Amino acid sequence: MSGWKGLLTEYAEWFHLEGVREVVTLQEGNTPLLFAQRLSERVSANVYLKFEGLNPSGSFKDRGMTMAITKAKANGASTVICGSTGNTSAAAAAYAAKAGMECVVLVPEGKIAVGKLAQAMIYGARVLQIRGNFDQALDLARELTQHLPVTIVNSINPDRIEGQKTGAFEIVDVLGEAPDILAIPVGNAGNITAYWRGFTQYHVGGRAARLPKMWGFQAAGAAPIVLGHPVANPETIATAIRIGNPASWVPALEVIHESLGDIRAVTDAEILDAYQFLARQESVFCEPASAASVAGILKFGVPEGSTVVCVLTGNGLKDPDTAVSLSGMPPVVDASLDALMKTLS
Ligand code: AN7
Repeated sequence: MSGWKGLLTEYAEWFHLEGVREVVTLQEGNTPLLFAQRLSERVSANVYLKFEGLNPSGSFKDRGMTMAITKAKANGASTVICGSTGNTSAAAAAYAAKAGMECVVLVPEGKIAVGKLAQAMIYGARVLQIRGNFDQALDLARELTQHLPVTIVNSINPDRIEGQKTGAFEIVDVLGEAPDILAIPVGNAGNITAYWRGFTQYHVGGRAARLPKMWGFQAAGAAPIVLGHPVANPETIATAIRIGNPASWVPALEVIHESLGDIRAVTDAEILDAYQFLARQESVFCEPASAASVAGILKFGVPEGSTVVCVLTGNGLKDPDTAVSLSGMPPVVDASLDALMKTLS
């Protein structure tokens, strides 16, 4: 039997894996690239959705985590730590469990989607809620590495970006070429940096003749890169990208410069519109932060006839509260044919 073996094996030639004897994998990657029929019609272009919500822990973070945990284990680490808006903690907890390592996660109190909290807990991480926001949680995680024998697995760990570059490889492997535009949500700006590295390496290696323009989208209430200064109290319904001081700020500026791209803001209302549109018109249930990429192309438009890939970074099931509160709880009806007929007609 031979199936998909996970990123580090499938793309081994693109990594430096010297000294690694054991790969820690949950067979992440190889996610669908769906052609979005109705979205394409709406923007008069060919739009594809890279649905990263179908990774093992339900987000793109698994791409970086297979590498970060594999390297941490090879280096003899026994405990990893991260600050997180939720998805990093879910992925870190999952891969640490697979590796037989301890995992400590710091999350902002009350500001992570319930599915992500549930994941970190059930995978067995030590979860602490910080009375503060993500930026403070990340600062504290970094500081703790100075005082405790723990390895940080946020995207300031270069192994994370390395693993995440494979998202770009998969897109080119399916399309046979890089798209004209890659639209992607931006929080800490690690993923936009990783995708650019992937496209660039494939281009230099002769796998893609061209390079895409990189279009990043931040939530308007948490848009430090757009504003040009840190945001002390970021606020957005898209809690995954509720980040006021991105760790990969400088690399992200380089990406938009080199790719002739841009980073712009979309409002929560625009994010929720795109989130609902994706579910109802494309049958893809992603989380609100992920919909920022689609909100961005709907808001700003794309060149007619161009090929666009929107990265949908996480699964909608992670944040059931947002889905339910947007739709409202369903009505309750008596268990009789009569009552049903009255309600439905
Ligand atoms: C669904 O989990 O930062 O710009 O701690 O979960 O690479 O930070 C999550 C980020 C986009 C932004 N979409 O990616 C965390 C965390 C989803 C996310 C982003 C995140 P980056």
